[in-house]
Amino acid sequence: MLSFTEAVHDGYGQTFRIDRLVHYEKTELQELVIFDNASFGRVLALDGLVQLTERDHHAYHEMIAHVPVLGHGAVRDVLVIGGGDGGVLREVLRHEDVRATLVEIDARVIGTARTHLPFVCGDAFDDPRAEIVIGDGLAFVRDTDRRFDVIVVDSTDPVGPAAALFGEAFYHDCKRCLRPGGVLVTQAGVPFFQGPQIAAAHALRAGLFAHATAYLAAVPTYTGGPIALGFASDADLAPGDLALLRERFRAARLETRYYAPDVHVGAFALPPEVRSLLHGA
Ligand code: AG3
Repeated sequence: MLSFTEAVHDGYGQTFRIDRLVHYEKTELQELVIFDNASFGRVLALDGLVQLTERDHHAYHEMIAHVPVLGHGAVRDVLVIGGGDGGVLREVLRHEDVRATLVEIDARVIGTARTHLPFVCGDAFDDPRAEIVIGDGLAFVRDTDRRFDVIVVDSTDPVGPAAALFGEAFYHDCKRCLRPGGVLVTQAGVPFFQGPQIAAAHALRAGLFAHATAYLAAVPTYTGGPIALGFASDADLAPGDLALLRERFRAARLETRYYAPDVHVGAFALPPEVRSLLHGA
């Protein structure tokens, strides 16, 4: 029996049975595996880290996309760093007035997502409002003159090259690329396993932005309890006003399975042990 074990956390791993190996490739940058599993559906893993599954990717993608876009309320331009599977891109483009730029370092992630993960990306890569840049997100935010209302960092965990996407220089450059009142959202890690990493990256964002916090989403694929998404802005947008979010949500006519305005507001309610990672004991 073929299986895939993700062993990111010390002394603990999660194992998926591989019911069908759909794709295996060593790209120039990483090992890319796609397989089918009875409980999670289709699974995408990069360098041994599970990035998404068919069963619950919607929860992650809806929360990382709609919380900043609806929380901001007047978003025109979104920058997605990473996210080569197209899931974030598709969710942000559900907002009619949004244009999005996606900067993905590995063109093969996009290529294989188009072929094997259509339930994630839909036709987002072909949307005229989408611009796809194959390149290093770090260099993009350092060099671009463009400005955005929302930046979503849809990265893998801070191992290897992705580690720089959790660093101060990168956050500094993200802030430079945001319009006044813009929002930076980041994949921060699972508090149960990755507390120190969440605390360190949050401290950097808190040093740069007037308001920095995190919110939680339950995505079973990222094992160990809810995953934290970092949320930083010079505007005071979290948790957001429920009545206003309801109005914006209705106007946006989104069909969602996890995101809802009350879930949005509630996601910023942090258990004390998570709060203390961010704001001290
Ligand atoms: N980005 C978050 C991946 C987290 C991986 N960590 C892990 N498996 N421990 C996913 C990309 C989805 N667009």
